[in-house]
Amino acid sequence: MTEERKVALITGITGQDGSYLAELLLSKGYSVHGIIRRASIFNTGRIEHIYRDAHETGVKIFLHYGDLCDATNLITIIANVRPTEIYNLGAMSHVKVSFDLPEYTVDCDGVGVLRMLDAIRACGLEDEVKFYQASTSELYGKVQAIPQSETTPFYPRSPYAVAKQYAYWILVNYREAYGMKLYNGILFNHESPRRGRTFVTRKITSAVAKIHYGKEKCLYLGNIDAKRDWGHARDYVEGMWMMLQTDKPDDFVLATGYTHTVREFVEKSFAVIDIKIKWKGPTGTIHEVGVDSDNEDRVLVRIDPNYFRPTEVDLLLGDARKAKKTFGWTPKTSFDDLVKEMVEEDLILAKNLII
Ligand code: NDP
Ligand code: GDR
Repeated sequence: MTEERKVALITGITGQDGSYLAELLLSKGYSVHGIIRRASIFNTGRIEHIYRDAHETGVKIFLHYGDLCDATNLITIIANVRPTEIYNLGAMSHVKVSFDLPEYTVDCDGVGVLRMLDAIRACGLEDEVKFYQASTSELYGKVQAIPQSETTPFYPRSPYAVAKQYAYWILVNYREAYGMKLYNGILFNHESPRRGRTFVTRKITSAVAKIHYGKEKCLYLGNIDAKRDWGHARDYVEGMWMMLQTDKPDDFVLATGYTHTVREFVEKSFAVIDIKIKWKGPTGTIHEVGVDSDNEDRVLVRIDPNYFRPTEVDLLLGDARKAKKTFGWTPKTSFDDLVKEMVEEDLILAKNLII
């Protein structure tokens, strides 16, 4: 009897989700291929530990230079790898930055998906390969319903979200037009100690750690009243894999079903180092500050208008009942445990002068 081929191709393997997903798939016996971009600085830090193991233990991980903006390159990689599953996680993923780079964002996050789908067809793999698209709760944008599920109308509020909406629909169209095995995972925010440090959660936890060790005095933030449904990236990559093991390609929300303000994330993070934040000044204005309640002259949080977005997503709260019912996915990590893990990991990095 021949063993089933399990070959995964991950775009965005150097990112937060890509690194957790690579670990998960390797643990399940997959050969894992990842697309990495050429950079002038070292950009494989999040997967270095896996790659090091590969040299020592023969773990099956292979990296290929590529880019979602280069169609020929994608065709060549897919033709050579002949993956059974593709996870398209590569993207210019920063919502605020997408206002500065709208054209590049749609090329990478929108047209990039079309390039991937056409590359699969060009390689004659459309009947075989299963394809996961990293869709996002940002599609819901301006609140149309609470909570948000697979049937909630989209109202994107940034060039990033508009590009991801194109990606979402081209995937649905190719699924209906060509019968391809294409899945949209509409994932709400998920974080971890590996989160990029320009996203708000990691920006907060790394600042808290640096303030604890006296390396920084104050944290500067934008809209602290935005609400997000935050889970742990490790739980969500498991959901991506579980989704692709189902037989009927479809679209699924992954979320915790709880929402919190950025303000609460700040309070919980400082609480890990035993600081209670007291908010002073006119609430929700740039004059509001967060001070140490034991020493109110010590200002720890200030508002910087540069971090506000031209259009904001005020409230995300997901309903993941369809994923639970269809493939039994539920998140395992609570909000409090997520915050604690992120602060504790950053305390170690700050102590060792790594951040
Ligand atoms: P990251 O920003 O951590 O990682 C993005 C990855 O995409 C990196 O590996 C990056 O490479 C790669 N990339 C960027 N541009 C290109 C390009 N032109 N061609 C090929 N690869 C590229 O994102 P996350 O891991 O947090 O998110 C993974 C995916 O999920 C993204 O598509 C994101 O939009 C989406 N998403 C994320 C959510 C979250 O809360 N984390 C929620 C919902 C969706 P490099 O390292 O070289 O920059
Ligand atoms: P988001 O994540 O835009 O939801 O996109 P981000 O952490 O950037 O922002 C969350 C909320 O925090 C507010 N905010 C700040 N954000 C940043 N980055 N920096 C600040 O200083 C700051 N102050 C307040 C923001 O205005 C926002 O309301 C993430 C990305 O991972 C996307 O790729 C993904 O699709 C969505 O999550 C789901």
